[in-house]
Amino acid sequence: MNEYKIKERKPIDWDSFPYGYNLTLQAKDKGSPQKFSAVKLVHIASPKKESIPLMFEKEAYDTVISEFSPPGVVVAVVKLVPEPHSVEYRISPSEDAEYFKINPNTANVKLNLEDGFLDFYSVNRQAPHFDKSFPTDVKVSEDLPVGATILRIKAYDADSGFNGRVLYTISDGNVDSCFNIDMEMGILSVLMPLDREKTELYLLNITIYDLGNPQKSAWRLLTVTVEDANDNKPVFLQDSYSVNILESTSLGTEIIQVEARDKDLGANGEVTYSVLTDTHQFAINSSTGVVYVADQLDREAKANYTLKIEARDRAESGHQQFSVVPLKVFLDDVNDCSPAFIPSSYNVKYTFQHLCVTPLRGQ
Ligand SMILES: [Ca+2]
Ligand SMILES: [Ca+2]
Ligand SMILES: [Ca+2]
Ligand SMILES: [Ca+2]
Repeated sequence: MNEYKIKERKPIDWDSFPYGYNLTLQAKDKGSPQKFSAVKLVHIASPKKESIPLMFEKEAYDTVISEFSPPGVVVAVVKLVPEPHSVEYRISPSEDAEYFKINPNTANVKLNLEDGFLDFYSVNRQAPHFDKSFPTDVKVSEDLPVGATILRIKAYDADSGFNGRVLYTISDGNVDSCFNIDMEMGILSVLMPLDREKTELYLLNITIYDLGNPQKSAWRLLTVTVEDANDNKPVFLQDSYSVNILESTSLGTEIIQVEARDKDLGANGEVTYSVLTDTHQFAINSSTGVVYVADQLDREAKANYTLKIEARDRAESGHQQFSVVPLKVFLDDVNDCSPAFIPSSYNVKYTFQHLCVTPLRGQ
């Protein structure tokens, strides 16, 4: 047996052969007829090999398969660039790795025939079930912002694979589309603004499904009570009020009642009235809205008043809402001026209705 050494004739440009160089060898004798040996492949590893990073042709491979795809079907072929001489492909461990296998040499990714893949075809024994923490009712404030989490619903399914995978839905009762449930996580959240003044109670049917075949499911009812927030201001029944009274109207006489309504609940909807205008001639009953005369009136001194009336709810201070309307009070004349002579030293006032004479001060 002879031993031969292979030597390079000229330096090899290893940049062109980053994964090494393949030599095909064959021995032949000098007889006649000539005889040949079997072909032998010799791989000469690149001395630079360490520095060449392995890179896949794509950053990510997306593939779509039917749930009814049979085992063994090729779902993807991954490829390294440049293609190395020898490399071994493996699927790194992950939750779903068991459903697939890869040919270590050809890089074909196939649906797995063994082990976990049998789950696709195994029996869906159990229906999913809710965790015992599932509440029968939950309270949410109507001012909870869109996107806010109300609660996380938990459920389990003891089957493995798709037979045990649980999806969450609201199958009924979401009449204003105010709620959303994350299908995979079971997180119930606000999808549209809530309004207690419109709907204060929802009865949601929360249904969970597994992904088995045949599919199994379970459901529970969840009462959602919408609690009041002070999001309405008191609104007067009229844009403005006016009243005519005699200037002789006596103290304490009720002249008009204003009214404002607030759609909120409890103290948030209770209204208190007040006169904002600085006056001592008129006052208002803070709870009834009745305006009454509080001081002597004199048409000749002031013939009409414009009062600003405020209605304010009784929400906790800092969160109160209010509105204001004008109330006009016109004083009608009463013949309360005694007839008098008109010497030059008297002040004379003319009005539309009649002449009235008031004595000068100090006379
Ligand atoms: Ca199941
Ligand atoms: Ca509201
Ligand atoms: Ca209110
Ligand atoms: Ca409210």
